Amino acid sequence: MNRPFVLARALAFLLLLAHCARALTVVPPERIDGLDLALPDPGECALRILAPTLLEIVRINSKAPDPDPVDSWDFVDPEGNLNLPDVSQFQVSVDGHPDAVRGAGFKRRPRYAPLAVRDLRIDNRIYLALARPIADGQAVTVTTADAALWPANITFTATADPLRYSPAVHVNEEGYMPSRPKEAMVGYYLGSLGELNIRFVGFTTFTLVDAASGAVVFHGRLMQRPDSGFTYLPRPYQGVYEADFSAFDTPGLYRLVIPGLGASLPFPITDGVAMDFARAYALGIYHQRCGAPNALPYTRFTHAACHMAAASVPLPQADFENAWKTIARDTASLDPTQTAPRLEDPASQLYPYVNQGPIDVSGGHHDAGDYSKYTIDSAQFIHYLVFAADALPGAGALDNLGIPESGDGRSDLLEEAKWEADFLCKMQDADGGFYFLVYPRDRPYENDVLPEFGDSQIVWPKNTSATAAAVAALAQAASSPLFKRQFPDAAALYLWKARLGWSFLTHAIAAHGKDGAYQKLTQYGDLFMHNDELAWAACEMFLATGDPAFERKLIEWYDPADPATRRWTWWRLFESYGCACRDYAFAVRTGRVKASQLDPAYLAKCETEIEAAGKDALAASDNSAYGTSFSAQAKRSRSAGWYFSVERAFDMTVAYQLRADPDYLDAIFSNMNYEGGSNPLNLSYITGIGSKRQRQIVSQYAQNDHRLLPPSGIPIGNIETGFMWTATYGKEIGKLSYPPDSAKSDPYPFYDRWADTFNTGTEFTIVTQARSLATLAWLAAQSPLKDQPWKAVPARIDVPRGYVQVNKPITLTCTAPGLDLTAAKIVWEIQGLDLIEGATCTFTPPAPGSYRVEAEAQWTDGRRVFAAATVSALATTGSASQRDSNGVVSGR
Ligand SMILES: [Ca+2]
Ligand SMILES: [Ca+2]
Ligand SMILES: [Zn+2]
Repeated sequence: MNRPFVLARALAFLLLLAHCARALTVVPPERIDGLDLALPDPGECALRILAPTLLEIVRINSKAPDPDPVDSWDFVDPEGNLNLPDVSQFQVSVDGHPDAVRGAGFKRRPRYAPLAVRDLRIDNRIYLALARPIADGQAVTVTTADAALWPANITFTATADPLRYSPAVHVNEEGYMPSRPKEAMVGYYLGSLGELNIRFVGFTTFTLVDAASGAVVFHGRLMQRPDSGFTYLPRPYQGVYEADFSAFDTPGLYRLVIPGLGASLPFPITDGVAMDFARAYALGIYHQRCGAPNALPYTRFTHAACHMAAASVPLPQADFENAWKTIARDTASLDPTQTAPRLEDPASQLYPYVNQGPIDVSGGHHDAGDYSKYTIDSAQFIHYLVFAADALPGAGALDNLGIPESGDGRSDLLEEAKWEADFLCKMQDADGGFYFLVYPRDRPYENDVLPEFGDSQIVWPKNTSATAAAVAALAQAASSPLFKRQFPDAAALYLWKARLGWSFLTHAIAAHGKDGAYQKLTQYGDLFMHNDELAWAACEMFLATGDPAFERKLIEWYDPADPATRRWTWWRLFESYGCACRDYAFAVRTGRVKASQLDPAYLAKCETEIEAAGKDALAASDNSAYGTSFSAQAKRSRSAGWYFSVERAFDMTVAYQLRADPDYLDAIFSNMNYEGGSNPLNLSYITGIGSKRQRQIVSQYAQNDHRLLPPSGIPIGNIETGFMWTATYGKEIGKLSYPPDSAKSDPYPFYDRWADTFNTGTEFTIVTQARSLATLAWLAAQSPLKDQPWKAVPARIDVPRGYVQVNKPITLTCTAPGLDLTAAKIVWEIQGLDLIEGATCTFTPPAPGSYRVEAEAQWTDGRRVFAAATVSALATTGSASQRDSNGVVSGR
């Protein structure tokens, strides 16, 4: 898609209205929608022909801090009532003939609200329903005499190009695989006008067209796909339709066209899609690495090795007063079965620190947006990657995900797991117990530093849930046949450490009783107390040693059929119980034990629970108009947090290995499509992918580095309840939504809720990443690209010969030896200035000085190369120079 024109029209004079903060500029609607990396500016507005009888007028505005109102289009009164100007205020003409406006609607939602500095941009949309339809090729103008809408000198114009981009057509922009299900969705939310009613306006067919020529290559019928499960009225997403083009399998670049609505974003049909997603996730996990640099050529989001200093044991208490206040803060438990004394200070620890000197706990991965490392999540991370490598056909053989260890002949998934497990080993105290986490010494979050300038850290006290999880994960890795073959020494060390940890647990239970042995630190691992972690540890110790005594403990401690082992009695396979269930069920398949060693009745229970979990996720996907596995329970309770579609598909991936039901595959792809753009916003929920890119994510790295975009490959929560309180905006942005998220009936619908803002309810963890990568690696391993060799190679930005001068445009190009970049999508970032997508980067230095320019090229199979250069612009004359990423200055 061509980069939209930035300025379609400029005002000849400034503000007409006292309350109107900025001049209005009419721009293409694609720019306001954020395509091609754009961030719309306040004052930009656009007209779109949404459907033959439906127009959309968009305006970006802003708002000063409370109690000031929005700076324009202040149509919602303090009681939440909508007061739109009368329809008679809008004059619409089609090819010069007036068309009557029969109705008008409105929706409003904050669009961008960065955390660091107030820069609030609000998306406002007015809908006009017309009496007579606009035919293809006709031109529409909209004017008004009401200066509160827009100044009289502004005329909106648009032409009904049958191939215009339609925001109502939703595709996975990364594409579809030739031999796999291919589904796109159609639907649109019109605010106070309700849903776009496609059937009412007569659209029941779709076509697939070649993106370059527009030639029709496939016809199909739209099938209604109403959502079910939301309990408020009117029911949302009843007017969503599905376009199934699974039968078309010719590779190429296409757009999906709905006659009258327009066309989707272009998308490829290619074998590379699963690998594209898998490599993005692998890159995101690489970005979480601690104790090592992030460096070219593997990423442009570089930083030096971080958190290399040894962590302290917080003793004596007097030297760590702040730390102990933080440690003690969440240790109270409401669980009556927890009988251990509350951990409040060094004296109340059931398991005092043995080692007291500084401890090397470098390595592992930052847990989430923060730089800390949580033992419970470390263990889960290892579980999912090792399980994937062992139990999901082909996943363990992948050696081409683009991480530094790709191409070394060993499993990339296991190498990522090992990076974490080697760290986890360091978290073991001399008594065999594992520290709860690694944390900054004096505050919860290192929110104002890059990782290499991170805080001094401490290890928190041990408890039995962290220890049991670590035992389980290390025993699981140690008993993986592939891991043992590729890393025999590490496998032996892990098993030895797991045994030591098990012995710690045995002594703890003997000394304090099972319930009395667990001390809560925080909510991590607190669900089901330590019972789920203990069950998982018993399971893995059994599978690693074959000793039936461990199996007896597992069966004593965990009944997969007991609803009390499910979160809230319905969420199956949650956390460590899930790990235990899964690994027991797959123990023979993964080559750990012989079938004769397993208890057939218990095995059947595990398999039944796995199948039931898969069916839950399948039903949720089927009940979603957009195919995402958002649960009925979440719909009923009207809450969404930490929701990631591909992550939720994992239980179907596992169930599919037991019973290859094609419905599972279909729903796995639906979830993947949702995350890749087939959602009401046409937004990719993975950074570094898609035409629309979120800039603000919950990431300390992203908040502190100099780049406009966050590191690539990071998942962002796909569905959110609403806005979170932030120090920059308080609750202000949450109140701006119209309709409100909290409305009892007809709230702002869930799949449409989004803003480019810092929202902790959308924060990923390494567990999210690992669960998602497991599914994606399996799909990639089933594709023809499973053996495609790939290891990142250095790329280079070339600056043209001659002088670089202020106010004179220069054009940069990117090259990578042996690679054809013409087929790649290249995103250029000029530090602090701009984002550009295209084969070349033309920019005009606004002032003398050095400009860091970075290029990130992505092929449709997810291979990426990165390059960086510094361009020096001179005030008058002089020689430009280019400094490459190694700091070598080369005159030009
Ligand atoms: Ca490898
Ligand atoms: Ca637990
Ligand atoms: Zn670090």
